Amino acid sequence: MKFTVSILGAGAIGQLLAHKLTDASVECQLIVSDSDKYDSPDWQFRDLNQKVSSQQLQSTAHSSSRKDSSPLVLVFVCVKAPQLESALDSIKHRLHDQSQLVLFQNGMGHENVASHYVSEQNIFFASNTHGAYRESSQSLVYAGAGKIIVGAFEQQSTPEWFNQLQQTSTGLTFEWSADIQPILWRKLLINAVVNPLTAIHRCKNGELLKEEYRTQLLALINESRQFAQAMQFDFADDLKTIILEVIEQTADNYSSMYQDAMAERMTEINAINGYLLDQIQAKAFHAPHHWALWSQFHIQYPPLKKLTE
Ligand code: KPL
Repeated sequence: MKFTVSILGAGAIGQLLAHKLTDASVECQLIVSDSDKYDSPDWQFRDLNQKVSSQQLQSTAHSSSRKDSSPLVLVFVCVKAPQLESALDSIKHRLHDQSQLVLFQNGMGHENVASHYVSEQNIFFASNTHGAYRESSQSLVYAGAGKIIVGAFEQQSTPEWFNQLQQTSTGLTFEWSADIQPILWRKLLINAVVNPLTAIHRCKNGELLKEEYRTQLLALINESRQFAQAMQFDFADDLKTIILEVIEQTADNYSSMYQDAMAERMTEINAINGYLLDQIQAKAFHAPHHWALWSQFHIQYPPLKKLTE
């Protein structure tokens, strides 16, 4: 690649990208928040075959980035939805007319925040289905292979960086979509079921298939499928198979919401289930199981006052 990929946020997906891009000799740099402790030069990685390795990743803290005015060309924004605004704020002096942002957050509606920092034609969306979790701040477990589908709302041809990335052997499978909206919706409908349920029941994704959780799981999937049909998404009829497949493929993963809830960080519940329920309400759609899930989640995890990554 001709330019450096800046990865904003060293959560599970940020680290997964940094490891894989570094392995493939793509120049990349993690921009990490100051609150996190990244004091070792070594970053551990456990691959899909349980093989543990460690390597040095290039990283810089938000505070150093604030002093650095070198322009950022391509930023993979991997912070969670609640931190999107503050993370973009920390690099805004390094963004310019040509800077391109690729948003990896779960949920939808993030263009409303990102468009304050770059123009709309420089905003891209990435829908990721790789499963990964951190065992500690610099120790990552890659727990399930998926793919990363990228696209933009503004009609345009694939950007040069994407073509280059696709031709590089990163092992991550990048695909381009000319119509990203339904892809984002499909991911949102997966996350709206899997993520809160795993946080509520404190379990790995695969454990949702157990008898004790199955009734609730299937009722939510059924309601999501009916909503997707009402929205006329072309994947609607297959939604049950799609969600069950993701659960199986990422059976050994802890969902991102489970990880955030356990670490008492703000979760993406608003960007995922909040967004979904807004749309459900706007369409006057009947979804008692999703409303019950929202309440159940908030009883167990009342909104946090303190903002932590
Ligand atoms: O996207 C995920 C997440 O955890 O946020 C899945 C695909 C459910 C993997 O855990």
